[in-house]
Amino acid sequence: MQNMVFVFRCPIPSKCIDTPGSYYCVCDPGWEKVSKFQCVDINECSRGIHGCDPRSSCVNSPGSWKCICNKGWYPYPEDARLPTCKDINECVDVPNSCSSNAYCVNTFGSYACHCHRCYYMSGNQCKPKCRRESQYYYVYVVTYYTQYYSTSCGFLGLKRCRKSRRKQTNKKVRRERKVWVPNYGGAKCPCS
Ligand SMILES: [Ca+2]
Repeated sequence: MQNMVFVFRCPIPSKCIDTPGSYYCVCDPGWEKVSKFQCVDINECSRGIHGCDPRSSCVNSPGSWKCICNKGWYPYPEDARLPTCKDINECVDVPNSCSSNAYCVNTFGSYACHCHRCYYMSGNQCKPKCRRESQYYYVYVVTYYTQYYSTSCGFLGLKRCRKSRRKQTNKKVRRERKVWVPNYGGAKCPCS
């Protein structure tokens, strides 16, 4: 009697399990059977069975998945497929994370830059509150019998720094005025 050869096929990727008089196919891990002839990738990310650290993103791949730590976090262990994500201390580990005239404060998942005293944040740069003396302005206030000379420095009248002095006068002044005039005299204006 002629030997009969039967050729059976299992889908890729799967294993063929022989049984008396028959066989069945078992899809490889990470795949699932949708028909006798087809194994399809399981998307662990969309099914929520990935087990990723909450500070990471799940990335599906054929037959598997991995977790990528979000920005501001680093994977531990470094080469783990499903790492724990730990905070990056940008103030220590990242050079020049803040611009000059600023100091760095580490936070979970991020960091913050704060300007030193007498500087203010403009964009992501710390600029001096009093940049040039020519930008200072006097506030000239005249009240009854008393003259106040106030200096306010800053930009276009922003009262970021101030210094004032008053002078008694014998002259009777009838009006109260507040006048902004350019600081042609170049008075120093301390930051407060
Ligand atoms: Ca951080």
